[in-house]
Amino acid sequence: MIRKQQMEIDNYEKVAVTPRFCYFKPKVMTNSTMAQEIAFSLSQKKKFISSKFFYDDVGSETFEKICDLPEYYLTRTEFEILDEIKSDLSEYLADNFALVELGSGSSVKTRKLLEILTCKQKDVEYYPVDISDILKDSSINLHDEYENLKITGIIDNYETGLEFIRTLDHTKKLVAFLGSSMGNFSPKEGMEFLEKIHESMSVGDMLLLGLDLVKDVKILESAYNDSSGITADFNCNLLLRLNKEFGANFDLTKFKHVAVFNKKHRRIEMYLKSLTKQHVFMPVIDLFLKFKKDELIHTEYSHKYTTSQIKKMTKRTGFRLVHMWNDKKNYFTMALFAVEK
Ligand code: AVI
Repeated sequence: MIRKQQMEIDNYEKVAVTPRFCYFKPKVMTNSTMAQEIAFSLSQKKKFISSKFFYDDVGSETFEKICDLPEYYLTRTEFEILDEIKSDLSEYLADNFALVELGSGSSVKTRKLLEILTCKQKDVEYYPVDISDILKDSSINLHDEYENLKITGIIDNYETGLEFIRTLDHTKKLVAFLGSSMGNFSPKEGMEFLEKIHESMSVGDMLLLGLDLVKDVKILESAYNDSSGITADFNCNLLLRLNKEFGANFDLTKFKHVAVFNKKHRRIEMYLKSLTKQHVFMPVIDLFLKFKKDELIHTEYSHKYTTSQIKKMTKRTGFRLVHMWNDKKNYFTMALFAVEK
């Protein structure tokens, strides 16, 4: 039986689930911030919805299904690389390291890193950071699997996670940012985010970054246009979410999922396309929207990288690139960085 003991720390509620697992969650729900952001982004000439709003409970579950799709090679390939490099990686992790994971999701790939750390260390501290409540279930699973694991979760955005990282000055940290989640930032935002990660780390800490590489357009586009329509559901769930949370009347039969590779910017661009001229009203935020036929709502960028681009990018952020490992097909890369004096 799980014992729950609650404690208040500033704006966060701390929930102690067991002596080895607790998590922090903001006390104030951020629905009004979301309302403001949506009102702004859908009132622009080029309408957009931030991809961070994909991850309500339904969206998070749908994303887990995407990760298992035959066309979505990213998760599978990253997992294979992690499995391959376990012994290489463990040489770089000779001291005691705490593991911080930005965007931990279902924590499936985390197991590969924990296998290394729990083997070498008597106790391992794990700090998963995820915007979704999925963190609770995935942490409990890990907690039950690894007896020497102590978990402190942060259910919030990456920025808050980084604030937590700053306070952990007792052990060296391995920060993992996997799944090519950095690709969802623009290159400029990605650089700024890497700089922020760098600022919140100390000398001796390491960063493990998983990034998707540029490849054949057909492979890229089918990863985001899967034959079973799961990615389309993931995209359309944004509109369902607005119907549920803001009383909007989006008719899902009048919007279509679109995902195309933009060669110039090396990114998959995802949109929701209005199939007719139509009006939508969102009473909760008093927003009236007009759509032309074929008008697009931009919902996500997923940038793909080249090796030289990664090298250049990281030099500018202050990290030293220690090693890069690719899979045999060069679909995906895992890059290990060090923080130096
Ligand atoms: C989370 N992120 C790295 C995924 C991606 O591939 O950009 C999100 C996703 N969007 C559609 N399919 C998966």
